[in-house]
Amino acid sequence: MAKVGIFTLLTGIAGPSGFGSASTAEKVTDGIDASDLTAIVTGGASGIGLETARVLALRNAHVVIAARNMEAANEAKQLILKDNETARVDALKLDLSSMKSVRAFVNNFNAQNLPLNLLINNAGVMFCPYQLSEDGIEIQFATNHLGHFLLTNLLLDKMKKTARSSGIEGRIVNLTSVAHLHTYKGGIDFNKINDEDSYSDKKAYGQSKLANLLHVNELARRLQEEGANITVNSVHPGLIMTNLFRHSGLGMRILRLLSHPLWKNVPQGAATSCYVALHPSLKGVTGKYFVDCNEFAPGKLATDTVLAKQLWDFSNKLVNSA
Ligand SMILES: NC(=O)c1ccc[n+]([C@@H]2O[C@H](COP(=O)([O-])OP(=O)(O)OC[C@H]3O[C@@H](n4cnc5c(N)ncnc54)[C@H](OP(=O)(O)O)[C@@H]3O)[C@@H](O)[C@H]2O)c1
Ligand SMILES: *C1O[C@H](CO)[C@@H](O)[C@H](O)[C@H]1NC(C)=O
Ligand SMILES: *[C@@H]1O[C@H](CO)[C@@H](O)[C@H](O)[C@H]1NC(C)=O
Ligand SMILES: *[C@@H]1O[C@H](CO)[C@@H](O)[C@H](O)[C@H]1NC(C)=O
Repeated sequence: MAKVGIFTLLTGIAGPSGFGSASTAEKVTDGIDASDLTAIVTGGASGIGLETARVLALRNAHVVIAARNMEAANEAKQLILKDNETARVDALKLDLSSMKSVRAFVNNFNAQNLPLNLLINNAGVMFCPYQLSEDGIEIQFATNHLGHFLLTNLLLDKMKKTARSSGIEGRIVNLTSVAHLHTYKGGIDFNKINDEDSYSDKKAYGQSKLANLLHVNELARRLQEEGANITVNSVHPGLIMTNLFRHSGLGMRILRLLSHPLWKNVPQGAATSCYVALHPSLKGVTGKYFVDCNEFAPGKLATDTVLAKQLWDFSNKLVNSA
């Protein structure tokens, strides 16, 4: 187990993988040829997702940018094409807070008859004021967890078929956060998922990010049991100044100033996603949590298999009742 901590983060010293907090997405994928791969990057129109999409395309993968804002998605596509006008990049509409939109996205993607090797579940919102999704579910849980839960399940058949026919390992990469340590008591507040009175924007974010970790573990277990050649891992990208912080208040801004040395830039922020998506040294590695391109031990609740199973059933019920 890698000992990645504050020290390595501050110094940028590489961990056992040979990479560390200072490594960029381009650096960790140097020399890798992804021309046989097709990838979906959710939230690929900005921030870490855009840099991830850009670097996957730079390594010659076919990249589908899944975004709710099509204008931004098309701008992202143009940005990638500017580097290489024959790069294979598409933009497709996806609003993860809406189950209807998730289903429509999967239909549209399937209609293109593309294979699918990589799914980067990157989109997310943070610290939102209390709000319900169009399906009546608290917005951070709906967007960060449930939308990706449904998306992943609907795309899994395609990924399994691709892995089988190509003989190439499929990979699912999930963006979680150290914030998974800061949740409601017990981790997931199943009985109060939509409760406005007990709502905390910070804990609801932590809860949704813990849900991401739990689901990776449960999905990894299921896929392994089936013998599918698909790995699933979670990533904490680091602290990166992106649009994600649009709902954070003054306290957070002060904290940010004080903690300045802890922050990474966007190319560094996309490094762990790209490393876990493409690096050959992670062949067969599944159900793990990565920080700064090195394996890391997640919080205790994240390894609770009973909680993971409970969340899986709970999520299935929510998705089926919508
Ligand atoms: N930045 C950090 O310090 C940090 C730390 C830990 C974890 N993370 C995680 O890293 C991931 C990427 O975040 P980021 O920092 O790159 O933030 P970002 O720039 O805000 O990117 C998030 C992306 O998700 C998209 N998105 C939000 N809601 C969506 C929805 N309902 N449907 C489809 N797309 C949606 C956003 O689109 P719009 O532009 O339309 O909103 C945006 O493109 C997130 O999962 C986040 O939790 C980030
Ligand atoms: C991660 O993947 C799981 C499926 O295993 C999904 O339930 C979860 O919501 C995903 N989260 C994110 C942000 O990728
Ligand atoms: C541009 O992208 C295409 C398709 O991925 C690839 O075949 C080609 O080698 C790339 N060109 C350069 C200069 O990287
Ligand atoms: C699984 O994927 C790996 C890596 O791409 C490949 O080497 C291996 O042969 C695949 N295994 C099967 C059973 O297809």
